[in-house]
Amino acid sequence: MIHMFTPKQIEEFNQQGFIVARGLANKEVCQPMIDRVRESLAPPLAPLEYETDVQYPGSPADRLSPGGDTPRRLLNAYTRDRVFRDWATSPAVVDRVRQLIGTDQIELSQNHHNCIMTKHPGYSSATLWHQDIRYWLFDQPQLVSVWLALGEEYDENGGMYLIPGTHKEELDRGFYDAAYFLRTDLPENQALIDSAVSATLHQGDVLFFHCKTLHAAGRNQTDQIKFSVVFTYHDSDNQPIEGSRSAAFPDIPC
Ligand SMILES: O=C(O)CCC(=O)C(=O)O
Repeated sequence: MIHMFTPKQIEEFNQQGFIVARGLANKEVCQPMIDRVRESLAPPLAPLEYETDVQYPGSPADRLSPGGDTPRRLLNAYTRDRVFRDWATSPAVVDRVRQLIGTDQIELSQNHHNCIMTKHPGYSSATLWHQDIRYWLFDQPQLVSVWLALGEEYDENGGMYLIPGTHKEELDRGFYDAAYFLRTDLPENQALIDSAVSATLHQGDVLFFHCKTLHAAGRNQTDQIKFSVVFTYHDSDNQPIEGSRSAAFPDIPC
């Protein structure tokens, strides 16, 4: 079976900077990943990032504060377990990424995303408006991330919001703060922020988004953890800059 987006869907991605493919992963694919994630949380299996590490709005102040041991991301998903590897290299994913990037030769980055987002109730933080490319260093800012929802994702549990078309915008540096988050205090940014859309996802839905698309997500205000598996891909002709964090671990040809 060939796994393809239609020309209309590719056009939508090119216009919006993202597209949702519904139900790409069925229950038989999602459940083993959920099982591995739960095993990796109790007890926590390194490498992982804690909410305190990012110090985003809502993060506990330090590891000794209440909620200070809340994991935010299980890292190195590709090498963590075969179930994640199989998903990341499955035709359902890589055939579509090839279409969106417009090449037959793609590589998975082990240095960016390559994780399971574990947004916990109680102590999760909010992620402000940003482009993923802000700290990534590649020949060209042309990468696609693939976000698989292992459960429901919506506003209240910290689901993603995206601003359509922002992968094509070049905003002046002053529109962002020191950490490259879009400034929400600037009236000039308001119309952009008001045009954001929510990516409501169900289990097995996959959000494909461009590394320049502005996106944000709130805290998880429900009583259930939210799990999402995220990998990032680039054209083999578009390489990370030698010596940068983007080149730390070898990329995986898919
Ligand atoms: O789930 C979130 O808080 C958003 C994560 C995100 O935007 C990212 O890792 O680039």
